[in-house]
Amino acid sequence: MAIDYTQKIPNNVNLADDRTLQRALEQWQPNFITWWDDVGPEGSTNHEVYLRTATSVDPQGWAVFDYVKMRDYRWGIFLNPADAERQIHFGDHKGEKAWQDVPGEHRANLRRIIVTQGDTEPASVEQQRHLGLTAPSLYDLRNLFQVNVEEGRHLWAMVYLLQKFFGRDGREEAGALLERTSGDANNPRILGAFNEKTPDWLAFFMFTYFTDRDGKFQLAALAESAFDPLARTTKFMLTEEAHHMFVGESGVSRVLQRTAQVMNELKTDDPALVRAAGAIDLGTIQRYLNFHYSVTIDLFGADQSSNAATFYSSGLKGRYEEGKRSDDHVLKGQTYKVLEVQNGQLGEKEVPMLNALNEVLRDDFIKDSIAGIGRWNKVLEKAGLTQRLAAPHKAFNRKIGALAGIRMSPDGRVVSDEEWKAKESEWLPSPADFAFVASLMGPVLEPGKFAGWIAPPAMGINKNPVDFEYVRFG
Ligand code: BYC
Repeated sequence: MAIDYTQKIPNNVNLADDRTLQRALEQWQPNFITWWDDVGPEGSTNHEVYLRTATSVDPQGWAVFDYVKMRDYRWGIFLNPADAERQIHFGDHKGEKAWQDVPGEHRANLRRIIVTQGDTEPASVEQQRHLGLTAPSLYDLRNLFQVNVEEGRHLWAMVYLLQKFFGRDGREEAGALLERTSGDANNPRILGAFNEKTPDWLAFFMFTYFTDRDGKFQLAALAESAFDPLARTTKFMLTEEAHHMFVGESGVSRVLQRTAQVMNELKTDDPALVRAAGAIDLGTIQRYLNFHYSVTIDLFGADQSSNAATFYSSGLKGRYEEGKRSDDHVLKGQTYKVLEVQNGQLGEKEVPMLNALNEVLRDDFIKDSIAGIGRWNKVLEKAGLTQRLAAPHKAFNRKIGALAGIRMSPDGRVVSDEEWKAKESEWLPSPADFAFVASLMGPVLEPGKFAGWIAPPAMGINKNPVDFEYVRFG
C-alpha cells in the first residue's frame, strides 16, 4: 500500500480511520518538532538535503531521492505488509496465530521493550547534533542528515505502537521519550552507550558501524515478535538501518585509506609524523574502535537475564534469524557457555540457554562486527601495510553483566589496577586523542572536496557523482 502524503502524518496504517489515535499523534507531533528544533541537527533548518524518503514500503518505493528542506521532512508511520496467516514460531506460544493486539499478561514487558527501543532513536540524534558543523564533505553531511531523519522516523515507529496499543500509559511514555536527554545528569537516556558523547566524525563512523549494528540485531530479534505490529514495523526499520551501518563501515574504511596513504608517502608508522601530516594514526583509530566496541556490546544486557528468558518464552522477542535455526525454538533444558572470572582467571560456565539469550545475541553481533573489521584490514593490506586492527576481548571495558568492572586488557588478560591505570591511554581514547581528532574537524562544504584526514568515497549516493551538490544551504 502506498504511503498517503496528503495527511498531516504520512502513514500506511489507515490513520484517518482511527480518529482518537490520529488526534493523539497530532498532539504529539508539535512536541516532536520542538524537540527536533531544540536538540536535533544544529543549524540545519534551512538546508536542502538530497535525502531518500519512503513513498511505499515495497522495493520500488522505499528509497525515493530528492532535495528536502530538513525542517519539512515528513516523518511518518510505515509498517511492512501484513501476512494474515503469520504464526508465532518460537517460545511457549509456538504454532499459535501472531497477535494483532497486546495480550494483557505481556503488556508491561512489551511496553518496556518498545520504550527501550524508542529511547535509543532520539538519543542518537541528540548525540550527533553538532556534527553538521564540522562535516568533512557535502557527501558526508548528507549521510549524517539521512541517518538523523531516519532515526527520527524510527522514534515515530515506536511512538505509534505506544499510542495505538498502550492507552494512557503509552501516551505518557511517548511524552517521556522527548523529555529524557542523552547525557543529562538528571534525566538521561535509558542505555549507557546512548549517554556517551559523539564528539567528532571518527566517533560518528564508529558509532554507526558498531552501535547501529546493535540496532540491526535488536531490531531483527524484535522482527520475530509474536506481536505482529512490532514485527512489521521493525522489519521496515531494518531496511533503513543498513545504510546507517554502510555510513560507518565505509567512513572508517576511508579514514584508513587516507592514513595508509600518508604512512606510505612518509614511509613511517610514527604516530606523531602521521598526525603532523594531518591524518589519524592507526593507534588512535584502534582506541576509538576499542571504546565503541565495548560500550556497544554492553547494550545487549547482562549475560544471564531472567527478562531475556521471559521475553523469549512469551514470544515477545526472538533470536537473530530465528527462522533459520534448526533447534526446537523453545530452548528448555538447553545450555550456553558464558564467561566468568574465578580466582582472578577468566573461565567459562554452562548456564540455561533461555537465561543466556542476551549473550547469544551479543555473540551473533560480535561475529558480524569482526567480519567488518576484517574488511577494514583489507584496506591496510591493499596499501601494503602490515599493521592490523582487532576487536578487543569481550570482557574489555565492560560496565554491564558479570564482566562489569573487571580490569581486562584488550588482548584478554586480567590486569591489576596499576596496569590498567598505566595502560588506559594506550587502550582507550585519551583527552589528547580527542583533542587531536577535534583539531582536524572543520567543515568542507565545496562539492567534491574532502577534508585531508579522509579519502573520498568510491562512488556517490543514488548513482550521482561524488562531487554532486548533496546539500544546498538556504
Ligand atoms: N546500559 O537483565 P538485564 C538501536 C539494564 S540500538 C544501561 O540484562 P534485559 C539504535 C536493564 O535495562 C537497539 N542499563 O536487562 C542504534 C535492566 O534495568 P532494570 C536498542 C542497561 O532486560 C543506533 C538491568 O540493566 N534496542 O536501535 O535482559 C542508533 C538489568 O539488565 C544496559 C534494544 O535494546 C546498558 N547497556 O536486557 C539508533 C531492544 N543493559 O530493569 C538506534 C529492546 C541493560 O533492572 N531492549 N541495562 O532497571 C531489550 O531487549 C532489553 O531491554 C536489553 C536489556 C537487551 C537492552
